[in-house]
Amino acid sequence: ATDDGWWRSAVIYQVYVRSFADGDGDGTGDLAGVRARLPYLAELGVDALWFTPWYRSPMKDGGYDVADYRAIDPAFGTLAEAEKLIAEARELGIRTIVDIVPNHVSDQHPWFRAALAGGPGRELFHFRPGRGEHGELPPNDWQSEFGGPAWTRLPDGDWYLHLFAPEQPDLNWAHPAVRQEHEDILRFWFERGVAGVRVDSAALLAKDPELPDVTEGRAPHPYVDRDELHDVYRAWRAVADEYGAVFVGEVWLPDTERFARYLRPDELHTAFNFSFLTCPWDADRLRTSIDDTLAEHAPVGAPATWVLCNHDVTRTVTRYGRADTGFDFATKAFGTPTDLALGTRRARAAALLSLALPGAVYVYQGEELGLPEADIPLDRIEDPMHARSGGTDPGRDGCRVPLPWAAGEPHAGFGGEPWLPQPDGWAAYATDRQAEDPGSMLSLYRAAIRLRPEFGDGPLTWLPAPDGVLAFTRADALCVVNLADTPVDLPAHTELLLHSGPLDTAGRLPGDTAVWLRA
Ligand code: TEU
Repeated sequence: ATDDGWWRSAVIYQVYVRSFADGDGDGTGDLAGVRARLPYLAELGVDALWFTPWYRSPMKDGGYDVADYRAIDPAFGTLAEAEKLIAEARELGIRTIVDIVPNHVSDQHPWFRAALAGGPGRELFHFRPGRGEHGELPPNDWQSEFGGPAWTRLPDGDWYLHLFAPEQPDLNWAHPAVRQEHEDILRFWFERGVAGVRVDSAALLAKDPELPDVTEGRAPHPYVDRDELHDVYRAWRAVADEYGAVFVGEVWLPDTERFARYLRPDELHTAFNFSFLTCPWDADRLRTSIDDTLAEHAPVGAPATWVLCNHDVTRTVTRYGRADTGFDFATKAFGTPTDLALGTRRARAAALLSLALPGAVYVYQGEELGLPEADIPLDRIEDPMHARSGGTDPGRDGCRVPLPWAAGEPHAGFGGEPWLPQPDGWAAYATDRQAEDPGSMLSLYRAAIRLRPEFGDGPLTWLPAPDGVLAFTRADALCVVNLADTPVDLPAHTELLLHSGPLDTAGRLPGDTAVWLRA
C-alpha cells in the first residue's frame, strides 16, 4: 500500500483522551466523548488525530503504563468503539494516529507479572543483582526521568530497571520476543484502520547490555540514541509500508545530525521538533531554530514538524507570558509571574507562524482555545513526576485539565465532575462561547487552518526585515511576525488574509502580532 503523502503538510490534533470530553458522565474523558465531538474537529479542519495511549492501563503515568496494547481502557470504552471512532473520523476526512509505548510496559502487564512471579520471563526486562555488600545499592547510577534512581528492588533482592516510574519497567530490546511483539502490535492497529503511529520515547529503547554507569562517560551513551535502534525502526518501517501508514517519533535529541538519522527514508517518516517547542519568543532564536530544522530535514527528505505544546510541557500562553519564554523542565516552577494577555498575543502570533511554515503542524487539545496552564491543588496532582521529585516539581497536570465545551453547563460542559479540577474562569474559554466570537483563539485557528493552503507546499524564502521581525514567503502568500516592541510597516501586498491582532491606526504591524498577506 502507498499513501498520498498527506502527512507531509498535515495539521494533526493531539487528543489527551482522559481530558477531552466525557461521554458517560464519570468525570473521565472517553471515546464516546470524542465521537460526539468529531464535528467540532472536522470544523476546526484538522487532518488527523493523535490519541495519547488509550490502552488498558492502571494510569500511573496517564496511560503511558500499558497493561494491554490490544485493549482499550474500560474507562475510555471498548475496542469496538475505537474501531467505530476510527471509521467515523475517516468519513469526515480525519485520520487516526495511535501512540505506541515500546520502551516500557505497566507493572501490571502479563509479562512483568510473570517475571515477578519468579517464572521465566525476567530476560524480557532488565533484572540485575544490586551493588554493595548485600546488594543493597542499585546496579548502576542511572536516574529516572521522573527523579530518583532508575532501579527498584524486589523482595527477592533483585533490582529492575525503569527509566520512568517504578510502575513502568523497561523492556529488553535485545530480546527477539520484544521486537516480535511490537511488530504484531503495529499490525494489530494498522489492521483496524489506523493511519499512523507515534513512537513514545523513541531514542531510549536500546541499552548497553553491560549497563555501565552513565558517569563512566563511555561512548556511545548507555541508553540514549544507540545505533541498534535504527534496525528496529527499519523493521517497523517495512511493516508500516505494507499499510501505507506513517510514524512520528518522539525523539528528544539536541544533536541535529543524530536526530536526522531517525528520519532516513527507510526509518521513521517524521519526528517531533522540540527545538521549536523549547525556543524562546525571540526573532533571532526562532529564525535559527527554523533554519536549522529545515536544513537538518532536507538531506533525508523528511518534512519538518512544528510543535508549540504537548501534554508534557507548560501551556503556550502561560510560557509566552513569562520572562523566560522558552520551555525548560527545570524552570516550570509554580508562581512564576505570568502576563496572560501578553502570552495570549504571542501565542496567537506563534500559531500563524507555525501554520505558515513548510511541514506538519501539531496542535495539542486546548491550544486552539488559548487555555493557560492551571495551578493544580497539590493534593490533586496525579502526575508521578510530582511525587518522584519529592514535591518540588509541580509535574505536568497543569496542561492536562479537562476541556471546557459549554460555558453555561456544569463543569463547563466537559461531562461529570472532572478527574482534575478546572480552575475558576475556565468556562470563559468554552468552545461554544469562542465559536461565536470572531476575535477568539478558536476563530483564529479555524481561519488559519482553512487559509493555510495559500502557502502551498513549497519551501520558504526569507524576506528582508527589520530587527526583531520575521518575514517569509511561500507560493503567493507572505507571513510577517513582529517580535519587537515597535510597530513595523507591512511589505507590499494585494490582500490581508489574516491577522493575529489589530494593525495600528497607521496600518502598521504592532509587536507580538503576525499577519498573513497575499503578494
Ligand atoms: O515522554 C518522554 C520523555 O522523553 C520525557 O522527557 C518526558 O517528556 C518527561 O515529561 C520529562 O521528564 C513520553 C511521554 O510524552 C510522557 O508523557 C511519558 O510520561 C513518558 O514518555 C513515559 O512514557
